[in-house]
Amino acid sequence: MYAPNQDSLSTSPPDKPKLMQGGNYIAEGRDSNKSTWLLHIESRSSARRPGYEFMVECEHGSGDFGAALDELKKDTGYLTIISRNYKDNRSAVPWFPRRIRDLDRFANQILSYGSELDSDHPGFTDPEYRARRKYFADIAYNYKHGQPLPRVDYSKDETATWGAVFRKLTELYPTHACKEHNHVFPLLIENCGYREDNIPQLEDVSNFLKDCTGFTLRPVAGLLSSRDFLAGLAFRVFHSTQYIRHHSRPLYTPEPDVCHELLGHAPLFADPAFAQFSQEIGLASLGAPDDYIERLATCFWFTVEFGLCRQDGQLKAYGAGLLSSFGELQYCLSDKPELRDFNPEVTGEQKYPITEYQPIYFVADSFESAKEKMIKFAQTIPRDFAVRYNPYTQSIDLLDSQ
Ligand code: HBI
Ligand code: NLE
Ligand code: FE
Repeated sequence: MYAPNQDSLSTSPPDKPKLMQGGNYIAEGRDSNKSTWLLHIESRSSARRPGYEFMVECEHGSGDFGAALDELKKDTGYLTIISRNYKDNRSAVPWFPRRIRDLDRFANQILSYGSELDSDHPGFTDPEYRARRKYFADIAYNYKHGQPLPRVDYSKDETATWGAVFRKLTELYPTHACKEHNHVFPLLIENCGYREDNIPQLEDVSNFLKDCTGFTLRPVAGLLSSRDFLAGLAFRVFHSTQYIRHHSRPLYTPEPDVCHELLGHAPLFADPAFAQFSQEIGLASLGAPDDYIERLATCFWFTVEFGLCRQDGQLKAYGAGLLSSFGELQYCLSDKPELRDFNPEVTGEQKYPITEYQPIYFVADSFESAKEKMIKFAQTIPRDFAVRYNPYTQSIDLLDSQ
């Protein structure tokens, strides 16, 4: 497998060796800072045919890389290109993170910066709110893997917004939330400062989750692409916003905020079966073609975000978007929405609105059965390698599936 990474990073450390310097393959660029750098090379015996395969990771600037690849193709039994620019090269596999620190690359690829609000956002004309959004976006933008998650002082107003959301939701949880959520919630109160008058710190929640299932949180400045967002899950990393919704609309907001992440998502990531289910979606997404990313994101939406499940003959909510919205949590268990059984092939095709209550929900029997269905679905994704997460090295092992 040949794995050039065609991302040109903004800084090229000058001490990296040049790939095949002066050789036949890479035309050296005029600007030496912009030629091609070998980042990593490994070899192993091939499971596909007698001989060896090489995994080569490099970063390329100018120079005729395409010609180099064409020449390599002639001399190799098989060649797979993994590239950020996969849209320009039909045979390339979309780049995906292999090591947990590769997730640092997502920070500057956010689709919308967390501080740029649309004109219909309730905080659009509130300069104080906008300044806070910029503050939180910058924290996330500068965050690097391995650093402690920055602790923030929330203002009195922000804490009051959290308090309103917390008070109303905790009234509904005993009757509306799934048993896993109700099991974990008291532990978060005990260990992570979940209280009406306190917004918990991402760092404390992340450490708690790490002890439960190995899930960790990392701050994110805004919306990530589905591909990047799902890739984090393969490493049991969940990208969390840290800002809070505008005080004028506490009971429903279409965008994720700290209430959504900490009241909706965090409790479920403490559950082992749910953590596995979430990671399966993440692993399935690595290197998948765009149309499959779309289906996986839709499955994520109808499970992790808006899933319902049946427990002891009763319908309960486990989706974070439900567990963080007082309005939708009541609505989803009423007789208004339509209910269907969760099945990735069908669920993955369903269209959905993102700024209003869902007209359709999908119901899962259990996290275990949802996970088994996701694994079966993942096997239908066209990919000529399989992936496995190695928790010792926090990296993705690629396995030949030929
Ligand atoms: N990005 N930061 C962030 N938070 C999300 O919840 C999120 C995202 N990108 C895409 C996304 N959610 C989903 O709707 C799916 O596309 C995975
Ligand atoms: N609608 C949810 C809420 O109000 O908390 C947020 C959903 C984020 C996808
Ligand atoms: Fe969410």
